Amino acid sequence: MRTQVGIVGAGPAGLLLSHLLHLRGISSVVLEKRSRDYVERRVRAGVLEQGTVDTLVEAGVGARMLREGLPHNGIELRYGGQGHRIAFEKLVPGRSITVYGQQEVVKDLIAARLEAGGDVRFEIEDVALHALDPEPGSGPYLTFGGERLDCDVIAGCDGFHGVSRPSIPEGILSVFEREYPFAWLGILAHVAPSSEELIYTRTERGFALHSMRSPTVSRFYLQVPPDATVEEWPDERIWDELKARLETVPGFTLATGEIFEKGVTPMRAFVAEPMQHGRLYLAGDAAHIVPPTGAKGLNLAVADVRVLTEAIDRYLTTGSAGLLDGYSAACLKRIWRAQHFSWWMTTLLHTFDSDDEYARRLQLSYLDYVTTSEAAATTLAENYVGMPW
Ligand code: RFL
Ligand code: PHB
Repeated sequence: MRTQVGIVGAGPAGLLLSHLLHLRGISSVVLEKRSRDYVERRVRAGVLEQGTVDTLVEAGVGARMLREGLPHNGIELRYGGQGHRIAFEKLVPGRSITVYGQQEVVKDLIAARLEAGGDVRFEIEDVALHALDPEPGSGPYLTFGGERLDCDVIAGCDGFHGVSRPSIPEGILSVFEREYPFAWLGILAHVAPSSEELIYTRTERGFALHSMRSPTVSRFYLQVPPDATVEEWPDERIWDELKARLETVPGFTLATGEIFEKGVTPMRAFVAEPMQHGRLYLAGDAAHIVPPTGAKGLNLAVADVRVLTEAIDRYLTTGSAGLLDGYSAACLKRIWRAQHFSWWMTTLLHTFDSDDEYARRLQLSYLDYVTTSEAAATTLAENYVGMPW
């Protein structure tokens, strides 16, 4: 078999890449380890930057997102017994975010690929990458289930635990990483959001986040110890802790409801450089991850794929590999900006066991600064809604 672009992984990165390439007349095959049902149900991100929304709309896959997504013009920072709104409409006029579940983006992309006759194969468990650094005139190839798929380029979009990054020979990648000494317990519940805005709250008990998915479904996260398990967190304990961390301003009551999804996410940051080797290009979580406090992971995957689409198109239509050669460098500036922003938001809002009273006061001082200085609030706002492409 032959295709122009072999794509490993049908997450947001792989599916969007396949679709954007299709719009430019470039063929691809997407190979996904899990079932369609599994990837469509996997609950993850919820915040789409303005540029991500625009990209999906321009690609013709934004209709349901525009109907069902929840546009937001601000977020609330809550600490010290008060809530403070970071007002995007004032600080970054014309830019906002949309709350729309990642699995809904994935469903929309899969539907669009299949409707256009796209080749997306699920439950392919034994993908292997070969000849990544091919002789001139030949290409790399993928094998799976006894078949061989020859390609011009391979896109490794298989997430943090995929096979693509480990297929790069040792000694080529530099890895930068940080593990945080806590995790997030995330839940979905059948209950109307108790707040108009997302609430990021810092308390002495730890961080909590109130997000939402629809007028009847709310999403919450709690900072928990790094080794926490869902078994240790029965529903009642979760609601008690959310109340303790969120009912910290006068007049705010948290509505509760049936919890129908629970998961623990480790908090870590990771970047592998360069994001390419030979004719293999890594995109999204396969190359880098951020702690979710800045809501950047999915948005970075979209940014990578935009750059990669342009570079592959140039290579396949003109034979010039200039853009492909510069792919990693072109992506890494945005990635490191998001790394810094995610580290900053995480540091500002979580409690660290190692913190002494001095560190705690610095944290509170910075929170006071962000919520009273327009310059500092603008820094948060412009990063949150997403830096320009
Ligand atoms: P994905 O989504 O992990 O998709 C990779 C796909 O590759 C498949 N795969 C393989 N396929 C074939 N062969 C193999 N050997 C394979 N190994 C793996 C996997 O099954 C999967 O289908 O990576 P992608 O496409 O790069 O997308 C990245 C995003 O998923 C991720 O960055 C975000 O979810 C991060 N994130 C958030 N990002 C945001 O922009 N805004 C947010 O609000 C936000 N919140 C979050 C988040 C991530 C979270 N968790 C659970 C990690 C909140 C949470 C709790
Ligand atoms: C979510 O709604 O899942 C969400 C929102 C904001 C974040 C992370 C996750 O920073």
